[in-house]
Amino acid sequence: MAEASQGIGADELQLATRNHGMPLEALRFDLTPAGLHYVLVHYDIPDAARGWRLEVGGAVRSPLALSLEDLRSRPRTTLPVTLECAGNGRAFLDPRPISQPWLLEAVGTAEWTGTPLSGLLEEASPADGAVEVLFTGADRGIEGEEEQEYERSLPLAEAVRPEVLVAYEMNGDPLPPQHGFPLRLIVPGWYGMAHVKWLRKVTVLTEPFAGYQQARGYRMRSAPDEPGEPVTRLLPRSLMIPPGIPDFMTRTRYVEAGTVVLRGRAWSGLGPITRVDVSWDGGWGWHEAALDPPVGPFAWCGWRFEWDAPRGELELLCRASDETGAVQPLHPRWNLGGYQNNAVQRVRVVVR
Ligand SMILES: Nc1nc2c(c(=O)[nH]1)N[C@H]1C(S)=C(S)[C@@H](COP(=O)(O)O)O[C@H]1N2
Ligand SMILES: [Mo]
Repeated sequence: MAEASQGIGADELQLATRNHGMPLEALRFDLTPAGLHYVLVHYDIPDAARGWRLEVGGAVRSPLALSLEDLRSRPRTTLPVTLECAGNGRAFLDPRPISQPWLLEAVGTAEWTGTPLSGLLEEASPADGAVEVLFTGADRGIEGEEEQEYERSLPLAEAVRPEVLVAYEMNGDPLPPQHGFPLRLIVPGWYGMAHVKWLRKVTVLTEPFAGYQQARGYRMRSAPDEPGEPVTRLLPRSLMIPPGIPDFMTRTRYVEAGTVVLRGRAWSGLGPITRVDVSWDGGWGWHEAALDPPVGPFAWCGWRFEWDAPRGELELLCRASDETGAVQPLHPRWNLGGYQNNAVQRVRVVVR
């Protein structure tokens, strides 16, 4: 773990203390308690003044302005959804892209309650020629020398999927301030950046959105002048609850030789997880873990492996595969923004 933190600057440290990850032992919960769920906020948590209205406008026949009461009186859906930041794993890249320096903890699964966005769009009635829907948050800042509100768009066909929610509850309580109070978008299966928090405006567009978070941020590039492919759905990943007990500074794990039950979670936004494998010889030999049913169609599943731990110092690896045939790589694939690094987790273990 030492290499990941080399030369970390005060700017990255500031981001790291504002934006916390989910301690990996919290993988034990089907639903992550709100206080343990990872948090990522680009700018400041905005002041959610009273009288919040959600505007639905742009290229529509009937613009809407909805109060929270209006939204709560509409059809209500509750879905467990695994959220992961597209930058999860960034700090393992070399050279490290300077941004929020996540190791592997930028994930969580909560039960989100809200009303389907499709119903709102249907009522507003997109005009002919509508191609995308833009979501605007109430938070403002400067990024890439552009002053902006946090804004992201979705293709219209994705926006009207039945599982896309305008959510007002997390795990049965009103959204906490850091998770978007009073309203946020939930786009099951997509990386975190799509789930716009502090949602105040939904705008139907007849041209693709070319704002910062769409055209410059969240694109897979190897050089700044490349347009790059957009980041969209979660690539498969598995994580284990680090076994045994940790050393305070290095977090190296200490376990007793013999049977050690390894447990973790796996997820993918491309399709259901089909297998998880464990290795303790650097990824030469893989051993299949048992899978639990997923917590929901857009949420992680549990896995379990009874390991006969041999004495010595080693590295435990786990690797997920999904229905599309996507498999986690052994080594990170570098890109400018440090996105989508779903290389296998490696946990250093001393077996005594
Ligand atoms: N308005 C707004 N929405 C936002 C963000 C933000 O900075 N502002 N961050 C995005 C990113 S990059 C991620 S990973 C998720 C994090 O959601 P969480 O903090 O609820 O886990 O929110 C997304 N939605
Ligand atoms: Mo993110």
